[in-house]
Amino acid sequence: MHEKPNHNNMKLFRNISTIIALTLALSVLADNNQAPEPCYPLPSPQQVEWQKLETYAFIHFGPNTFTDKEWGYGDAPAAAFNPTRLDCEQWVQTLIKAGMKGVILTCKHHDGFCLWPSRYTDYSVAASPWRNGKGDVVRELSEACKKYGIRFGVYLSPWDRHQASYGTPDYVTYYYNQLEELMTQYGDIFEVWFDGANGGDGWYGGACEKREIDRSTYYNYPKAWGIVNRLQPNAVIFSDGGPGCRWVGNEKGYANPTNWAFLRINEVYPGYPQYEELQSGHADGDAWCASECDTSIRPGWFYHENEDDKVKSVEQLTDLYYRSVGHNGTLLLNFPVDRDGLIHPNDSSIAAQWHERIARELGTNLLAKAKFSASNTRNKRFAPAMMGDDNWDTYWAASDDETTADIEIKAKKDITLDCIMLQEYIPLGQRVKEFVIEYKTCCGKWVPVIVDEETTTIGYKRIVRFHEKTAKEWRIRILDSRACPCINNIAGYYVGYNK
Ligand code: FUL
Repeated sequence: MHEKPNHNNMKLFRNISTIIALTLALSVLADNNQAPEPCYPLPSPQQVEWQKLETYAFIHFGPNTFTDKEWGYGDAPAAAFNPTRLDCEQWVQTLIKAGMKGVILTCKHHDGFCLWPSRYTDYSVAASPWRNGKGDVVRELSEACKKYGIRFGVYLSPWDRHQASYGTPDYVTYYYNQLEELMTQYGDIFEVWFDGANGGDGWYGGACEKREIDRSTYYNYPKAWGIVNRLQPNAVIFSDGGPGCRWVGNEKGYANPTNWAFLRINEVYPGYPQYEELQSGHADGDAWCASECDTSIRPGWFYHENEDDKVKSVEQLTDLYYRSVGHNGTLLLNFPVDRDGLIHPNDSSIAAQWHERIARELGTNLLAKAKFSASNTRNKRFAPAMMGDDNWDTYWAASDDETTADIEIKAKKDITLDCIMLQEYIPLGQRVKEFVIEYKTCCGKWVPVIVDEETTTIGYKRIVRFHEKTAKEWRIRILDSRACPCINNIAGYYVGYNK
């Protein structure tokens, strides 16, 4: 005798099977949309935002401006500081015309003079005739930055050739106290600059002698960085070896074409003797620490009248832009403020022309309408079109374990290019180790363009200039990568390179 089928059980069984099938389908779908795993080391969100600034300014200003020195001994009378027409709004307006997204002020240089009325010393603007001792350059500049919408950062020299206590633990406490003043009295700070320079000799309260300190231990930098992190958690900390960003190993304003945003972080300290390595970073580094390329628009950091006709040319600055921002670094360009307390017209005019030139050269992406395809794509969400959509947050990615790929870019008609800009999606790490740019000749052959430098790393931004070529089809071949490549932008330009 057959048992009557139990309809309730059958229904339950069908429901369970549907749920299992749906779960399976969803998990396959989820897998298909899966983003690549991060490839360590990774930047913090603050480091990513910092690198997106790309260009920002340095201002060197203080008693040296009036005594015509680069490294004041620490004995200049406070009365020497007396700009007659100081106007921080003029500085900021000039910097904006030069495309600068922020400015870092030498609040105290090696001579120990403070551009703000620090309560820990009388060697400051408060003892100077400027604004009858009631002025505060740090306040005026930070307020001008707020008013015009650029970021504000501070430089506080660890080396102090004025203070009698320099070399003892008391000085280190003094230094931390000043850091706290700067971190608490002037609003948001985007970068804090810890200069590793120390020449030893100085005035030191009249002792006039040479004082040796151990640069890797004397200042207890981790403690100083703790102060910054506690009071300005969004600030990026600069020193020779980071931790936020690193010196690029020269003061000429460029990084090497191969430039990793990594460092073997515990190896580098202020005064690191292998500083030339910082031009490329450490490929095997264990921490994210991108390079900042610093240089002055004039030969000196401080203003000297005899350098009025030695301002870098628009061509020189343009070249530096491509070799700093275009080599996965940021550009920190110094403007020496003059004795009037203004940025000199020679510097402002060249800087504005330079910015206009970069805007013109990189203003029209000639690949904007081209079609992107790739030899491998992990899934639809990371489609090749994401590289041409001018959206920083979307990117193309290859499947896991794919460390090579060909990206083809097809335009409707022939285009002439001599510059290609590439960007990796750095929140997931810096990956690409080697690539080559090719174009298709009229007889259908892929040929590499002629580049005057190596094409290895990409990072946040890599701009490659080459000898101009005309073609409809272009190709980026990624020859090696630390993990599957993730590229968020590729753009092409005609900049007149080598013309
Ligand atoms: C160096 C300093 O010694 C220079 O005077 C200047 O401030 C430059 C930016 O850093 O280490």
